[in-house]
Formats: sequence, C-alpha cells, structure tokens
Amino acid sequence: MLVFATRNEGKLVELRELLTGIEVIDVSEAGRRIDHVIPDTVEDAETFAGNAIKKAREVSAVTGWPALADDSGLEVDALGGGPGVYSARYSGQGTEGNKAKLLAALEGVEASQRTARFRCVLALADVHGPLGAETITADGTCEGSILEAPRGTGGFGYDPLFLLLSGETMAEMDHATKNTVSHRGL
Ligand code: ITT
Repeated sequence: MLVFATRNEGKLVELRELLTGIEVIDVSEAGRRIDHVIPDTVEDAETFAGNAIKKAREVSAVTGWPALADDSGLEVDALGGGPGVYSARYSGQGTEGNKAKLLAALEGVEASQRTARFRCVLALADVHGPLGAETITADGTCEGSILEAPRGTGGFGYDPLFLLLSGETMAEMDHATKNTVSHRGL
C-alpha cells in the first residue's frame, strides 16, 4: 500500500491508472486509517522538487507508511515561466479563477508566443523504512502551448487550455492516453 500525499482528485485518478496492482490511498484516507487529521504541508519551497520532497516526507513521517507526492505546474514562456510552483494558487480562486487569470494574462499574445510546458516532480519517501533519510525523485516535462479558449471536458486544472504538440488538448484525451504523454505519466 502506498499513500499518495495529495488532496487533488485529478492527480489521484491519474496515478491510480498508472500504478495498477498497488493499493493507492490519498492523504485523507490515510488520516482516517490512522485516526489523525494529517495537516496540509506548507508548500513554501521555490522548486517543484523541494515541495514534492516536503509533502512526501511529512506524510510518510506522520503515517509511518511509504508516501509518494507530486508537485507540478504550468510554465508559460510569455509569463517568464509563471505561474510555475504557484500554479495551484495563481488566482487565489481555484481552478476556474486560475484559467481565467491565465487567459487574461495572455490576451493579445499571438499563438506562436504562447508556448508552455507542464512540469511534474514525484517524490517517494519511506521515513521509517528502508529509505530513511533518502527521498527518491523523478521528473517529467510535457511541451505545448496555451489556447485562447478552452477545449475538451476531461482531465483537470489547466488541461482544457493546454494544447499538446499533437494538436489535442489534455482535456480531449482519456486518463490512460494522457498518461502516455503527460509530465506526470513520464
Ligand atoms: P496537492 O499539493 O494536494 O497534490 P495541488 O493541486 O495543490 O494538490 P500542486 O501544488 O502540485 O498540487 O499544484 C499543481 C497545480 O498545477 C494543479 O492545481 C493544477 O492547477 C496544475 N496542474 C498540475 N498538473 C496538471 C495537469 O496534469 N493538468 C492540469 N493542470 C495541472
């Protein structure tokens, strides 16, 4: 059994699809099983890796189980690489607010200048187990660009605005297909 140190349902669905044969529980379920409310990790690192390591280690330490964490986000070239590690809190008003703010920030920017990429760092910790002080990390990047209007109903977060080089948005593919090309799947 593996704890996925996330409260993001979209990430959980995709990871479960990737890790068939392993029971994956999220942080809320882990809290129920140890009868303890697991506090949110303060994501104050300046890098995806820093935040992913922090989330994985904190959840492994409090549960006593191996924990995997995902820190990810969108880097838009015309925004100097932003929102980056601030992707989840970009607007302060959730996913719909984040997408609206992104479209507004890129208003008038022509298609060729709207290049972007999703980045993901996964971190695996087992603080009380064989890994001890070590944390294993892996990272993946997916190149694309930001559309002027959303397309598709699948995925989560910025997916309907993220156009892959193949010409589809991440919201126009099912989870399994997204996992073959996405930053998280890679
Ligand atoms: P946890 O920390 O609980 O895992 P979170 O949503 O706060 O959940 P992050 O801090 O890693 O996660 O922020 C990642 C944000 O980047 C996420 O909220 C999305 O808005 C965006 N994002 C990451 N991967 C994405 C994907 O595959 N598709 C669309 N948006 C994605």
